[in-house]
Amino acid sequence: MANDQFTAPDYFNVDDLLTDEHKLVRDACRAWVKKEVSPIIEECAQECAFPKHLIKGLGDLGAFGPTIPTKYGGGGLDYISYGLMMQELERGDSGIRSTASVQGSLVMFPINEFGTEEQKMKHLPKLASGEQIGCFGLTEPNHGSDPSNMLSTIVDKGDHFLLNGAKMWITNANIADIAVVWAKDEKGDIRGLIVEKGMDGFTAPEMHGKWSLRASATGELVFDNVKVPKENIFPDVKGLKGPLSCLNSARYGISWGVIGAAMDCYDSALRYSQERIQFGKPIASFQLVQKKLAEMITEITKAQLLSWRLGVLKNEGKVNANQISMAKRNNVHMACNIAREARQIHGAMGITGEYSIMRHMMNLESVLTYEGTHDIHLLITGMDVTGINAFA
Ligand code: TGC
Ligand code: FAD
Repeated sequence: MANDQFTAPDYFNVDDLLTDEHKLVRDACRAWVKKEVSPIIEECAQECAFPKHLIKGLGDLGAFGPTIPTKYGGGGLDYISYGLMMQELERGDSGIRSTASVQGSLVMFPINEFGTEEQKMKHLPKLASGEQIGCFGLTEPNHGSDPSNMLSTIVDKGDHFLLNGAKMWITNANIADIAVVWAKDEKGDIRGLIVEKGMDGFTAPEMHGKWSLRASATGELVFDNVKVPKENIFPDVKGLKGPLSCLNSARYGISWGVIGAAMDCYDSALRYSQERIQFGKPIASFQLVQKKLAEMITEITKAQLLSWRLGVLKNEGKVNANQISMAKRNNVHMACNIAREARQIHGAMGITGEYSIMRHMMNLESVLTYEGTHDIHLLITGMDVTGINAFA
């Protein structure tokens, strides 16, 4: 939104739970979004164009791999700083947060966690600065929620692996220099490898026709007998826990990110309701509008506390994947509801690009689905509390 008047709500003084460093990181990111993202993002979304020129700024801001060690170019920050950055980026647009989530949690995280020293030195500094962009290929045309049934394969050919298969719905695919790809080996084990742009047989066509995340780049990854050098494989990680542990990091960031989108919708709705006069009064004076606003700020506050506590547990190394699933599911659902309620408060203006509401609302439909759908996360919680697997 060109005229960005955002003021962040903080009903429970969550700021008091943050360190000076957290606040510095958050404020720098907030100022960058106001200056660089807000003035252009609506037009990008309307035109379905990813603002590629923002990549360098994201790198300079430290939004790529903020928790990666500084010796590899990362920020060496804690997980609450990471969460706050995702919150501020998604306040601007979920697509901008997506670019940073994928780069940090789904590309830099596995290279840092599972990669060789050579892989780390080769890729992490360039990914941190934005000189290189990465993407993460897990989902396939016929396997989304059930990645364990993936069809992509690698075959050991002595000095290289032969990679075949296709990935779909891949954020950053068509702008990426490298792709972290998950495929099954001859034994049926899921393995991760780094595929580089320009390798023969590797193409990454852009996907078109989205009504959601229109300012984000989404594409396919197609592998037709791609020769991937042996040194590009993650040597020691096998099985679904490899990609799923990357998802833990990204889902954690999303739990924070969507609070930003919700805050933007709430803040805009509050301001609009105080300015818009109907029946001779600001619409904020009607009980039904107040109910919407009161419920919005209550839900935002609950989500803030949930993510902050999750961040503390993550910093202490005590978090588990089930807790992350609960926070991702709750907070995305909360943000979707708030976007819809805020849209109503804006009346007809709410469907226009004058306000960020409709863009957030449409973006959040993707966020509800990617990184594990709303129902998949419910089943994860269900399995955790009952001990019974209801997936299959
Ligand atoms: P299951 O048998 O339960 O587990 C297989 C192995 O994985 C381990 N595991 C985990 N490890 C780490 N973290 C987690 N969260 C884990 N969940 C499971 C598990 O312990 C087991 O290990 P082992 O050693 O025994 O083999 O697997 P399943 O096949 O029954 O599937 C379980 C299910 C449904 C929970 C899982 O597959 C799932 O989460 N599905 C959703 C798929 C998903 O989230 N895809 C996301 C693609 S990436 C994306 O969307 C990026 S969008 C980014 C953006 O633009 O911002
Ligand atoms: P399906 O798995 O086909 O699910 C369809 C419906 O069935 C859902 O409602 C689901 O909850 C339900 N369902 C499925 N199984 C069960 C079950 N056992 N019980 C009950 N209900 C069930 N993937 C990547 O790998 N990398 C990316 O960078 C990436 N970026 C994305 C960007 C965008 C914009 C989008 C929209 C998606 C992206 N994805 C990415 C893919 C995303 O992770 C998948 O869309 C998601 O995991 C769901 O898979 P699916 O779309 O195939 O839906």
